[in-house]
Amino acid sequence: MIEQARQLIDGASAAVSFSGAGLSAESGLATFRDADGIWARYDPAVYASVRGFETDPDGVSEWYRLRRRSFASAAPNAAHWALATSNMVHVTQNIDTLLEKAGAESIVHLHGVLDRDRCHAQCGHAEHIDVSDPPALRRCPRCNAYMRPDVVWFGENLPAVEWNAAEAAIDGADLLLVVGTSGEVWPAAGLIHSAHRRDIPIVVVNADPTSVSPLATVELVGKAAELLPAILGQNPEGSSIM
Ligand code: BJW
Ligand code: ZN
Repeated sequence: MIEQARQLIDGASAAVSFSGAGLSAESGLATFRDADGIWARYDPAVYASVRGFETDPDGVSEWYRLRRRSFASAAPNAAHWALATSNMVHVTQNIDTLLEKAGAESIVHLHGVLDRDRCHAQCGHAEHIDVSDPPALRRCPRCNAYMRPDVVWFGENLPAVEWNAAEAAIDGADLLLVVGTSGEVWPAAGLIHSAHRRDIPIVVVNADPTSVSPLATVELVGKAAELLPAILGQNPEGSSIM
């Protein structure tokens, strides 16, 4: 199976990766829907919705402050390094920016990033955040609404520029590599289905079978940090062994 995935990827000239939280699991960041995942401990209706934030802006901001601190010490793992040294466009649901830290260049963030705050009233004000020293809840200097993490919560639209870039990448792709996602969250998961409708090869790398397993041309069940260096032909430090 590894060899089959490798051949498909080697034969592609416009491959796209589509990743989720499982990509960063071996960097010590929790996934969402696994038994020990974030949503097993925290209610997404409270911590990942506009209503939750508007009900308790202090509590939600404090939760993100703690999460930001835990992200500060996270480093890319072998899967990030392997992706970064490929020439793929990377469409990711992850807010952790570990692909950037690994040196990947073409990254589309469907669900935002944790190292940026934006005005909740959408006046356009945004600020870079040092995740090792994250701020408490504060007001937008431009319009006095609350500032909030620049991430996408349930019920919110995905950023249009990123969504259009992701759709364009999938429309132009000749292979999709899906890594570490349950494929449960839409419209992001719809991109995998679009690729399937276009009849391009889909390689899925995930710790467990998921609802997108039936869409896979080749499915590799296991850890991304072990499998990606093997199928992309790189060692864990990111240098090629081919
Ligand atoms: C490993 C591994 C290892 C472990 N190696 N693998 C159509 C149908 C049904 C519902 C909807 C629909 N369209 C829209 C919806 C509603 C909703 C939705 O999808 N709900 C479903 C969950 C039921 N979607 C939305 O609300 C979206 N917005 C939207 O649709 O706007 C239009 C609209 C506007 C107004 C009204 C209504 C609609 C927005 C979705 C925002 C998602 N936000 C989050 C939080 C981000 C901020 C934060 O983190 O604080 O994004 S939720 C969370 O899920 C996060 C992730 O990016 C996202 C996806 O999760 P992911 O990455 O797949 O993680 P897991 O945990 O699910 O899976 C990890 C996998 O890795 C597992 O399979 C493991 O086995 C595997 N794994 N270790 C490899 N080492
Ligand atoms: Zn503002």
